[in-house]
Amino acid sequence: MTTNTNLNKFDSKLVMAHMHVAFVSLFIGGLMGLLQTLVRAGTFTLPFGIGYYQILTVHGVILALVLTTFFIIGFQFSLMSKTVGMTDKQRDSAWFGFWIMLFGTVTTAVTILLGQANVLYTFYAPLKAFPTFYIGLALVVIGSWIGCFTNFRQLYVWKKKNKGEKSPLLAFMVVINMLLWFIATLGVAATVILQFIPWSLGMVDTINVLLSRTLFWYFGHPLVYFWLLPAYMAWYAIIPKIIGGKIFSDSLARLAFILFLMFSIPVGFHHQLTEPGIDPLWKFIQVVLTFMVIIPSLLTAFSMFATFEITGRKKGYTGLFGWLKGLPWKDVRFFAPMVGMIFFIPAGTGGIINASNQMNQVVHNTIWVTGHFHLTVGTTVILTFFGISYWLIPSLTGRKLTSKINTLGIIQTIVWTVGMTIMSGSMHIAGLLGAPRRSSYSTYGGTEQASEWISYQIAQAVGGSILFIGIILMVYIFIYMVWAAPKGVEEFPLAKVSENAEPTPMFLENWKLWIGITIALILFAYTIPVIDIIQHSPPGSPPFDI
Ligand code: HAS
Ligand code: CU
Repeated sequence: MTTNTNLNKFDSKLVMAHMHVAFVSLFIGGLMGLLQTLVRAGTFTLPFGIGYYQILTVHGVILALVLTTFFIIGFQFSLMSKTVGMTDKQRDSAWFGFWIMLFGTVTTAVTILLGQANVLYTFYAPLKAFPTFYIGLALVVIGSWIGCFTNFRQLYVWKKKNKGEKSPLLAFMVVINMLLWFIATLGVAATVILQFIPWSLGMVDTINVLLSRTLFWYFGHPLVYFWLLPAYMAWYAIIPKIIGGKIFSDSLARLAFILFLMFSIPVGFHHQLTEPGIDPLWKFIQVVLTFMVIIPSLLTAFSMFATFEITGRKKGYTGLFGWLKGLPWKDVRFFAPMVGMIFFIPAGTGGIINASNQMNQVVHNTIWVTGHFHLTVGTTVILTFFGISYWLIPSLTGRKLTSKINTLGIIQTIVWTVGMTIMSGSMHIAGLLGAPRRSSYSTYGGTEQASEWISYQIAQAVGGSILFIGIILMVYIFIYMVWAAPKGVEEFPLAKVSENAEPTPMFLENWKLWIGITIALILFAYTIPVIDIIQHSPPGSPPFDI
């Protein structure tokens, strides 16, 4: 046991293993992103017969699925270990989950790199990949389930030891996120194991396309909240400490997380609004539920503003917005996530536009949607993850965040802001002009409409190149914090709840109630449409190889 780290050295090693995979993924995925924007701008041809859709698949899978999952599970283990502890047995099972996920990742990655899975991260049927693509993904999911059950067990053991006490806020949040993940991944596991694997192995000739997409989006939407909630954990329970304040309300934070659990899942149809074969009534119902899941984000915005204002005023800043000056803008542990929060205002607004049926008809399948998710996951979430890394990595490696790295981190955040504003901004505009997403460079026979898109595609390449500089900076910072920073103790900043807050009511921890409502909502939103899809789908599709 070393004394200069916050977690014991065994837990630190476990978390760091996840972080290494995350940052290697950041580099590979980011490089692919750069290449894509260059190809799409018409300025670059890929060498060695590498295909556009091949690198697009690497980009999506490695960033949206691998980086996120490894970072999140690692980060959540650090929170659990810090708040409720980890036994040797639990750590062993965590490692077991890690190795299964890593094995699955490598299997899938090799398949894509060999050009056998140009199906993008959504792997829409009837595009078909080589079976190892799906088998690898299934292993990642199974490995992550081991992580889920390890976290559940950690809280359970703590609760048994601390009878009658409410669970620590961060442990509660982790368990909610893992419950959400477990319930959501049942859908993707079902389509991969029951539909894609037999079909890609040639055991069956056709696949029910609509069913596979429905099961995918049953998972695909809660997936985005699985990415967002760890960022919210940091906003609610870490950032107040960094800015010298307190958590505004423990109850409100828990309520927001419970609402995410209940409303994240029965909303997948908002990705399928233009898809034929789903009754409009059920699309309408799921859109209403989508609007419900906006509420916990609005609660979060309210709560963050409250924390910032109260802290600023306590420090003596007055006036309507004077408290803004009281925030530690020069501390990258605050600055990076704060920029993420500010970006979430336009990002969330874009999401509300997407969810509105009529407007979805305009933006669906255009590069507007790509712009939307580069703001949400590619800015809000990732900048918060970077913000977490600045204290988490040194606190695990027993080193200090130096002022030089702090400054470099601020520069990194600014580079990201500039690059993403240019790239995502031009994606949004080009999307409104009708530019498609998921497509390689084309002049579409020189049509007038397509010629309008070119300048925005060049702007995307400029933004993409700036972002790649941001990635190189971040990878450098990571390497420095792991191996080169001076030894020392870095704070693991856990905030306390404001003494003015009311005590948290115990019913917020009534797991049976919340899980029960979640399941009821899922059954309500999905049972009839899924039966309908199974009974009335057109004949299944044979594979389409690209
Ligand atoms: Fe989305 C498509 C709707 C949030 C990610 N989304 C996607 C895709 C991804 C994605 C990856 O309804 C593409 C999938 C694909 O490949 O096809 N999205 C929404 C809605 C929300 C939303 C309603 N999305 C996210 C988040 C993501 C994410 C979060 C990742 C992390 N999205 C859609 C729809 C589509 C879609 C449709 C399908 C489009 C199509 O046709 O294909 C909501 O959750 C958003 C709510 C958020 C807010 C913002 C609250 C603001 C806060 C910040 C406060 C700021 C502070 C700082 C305190 C209402 C919390 C202030 C300081 C100052 C100084 C000012
Ligand atoms: Cu969604």
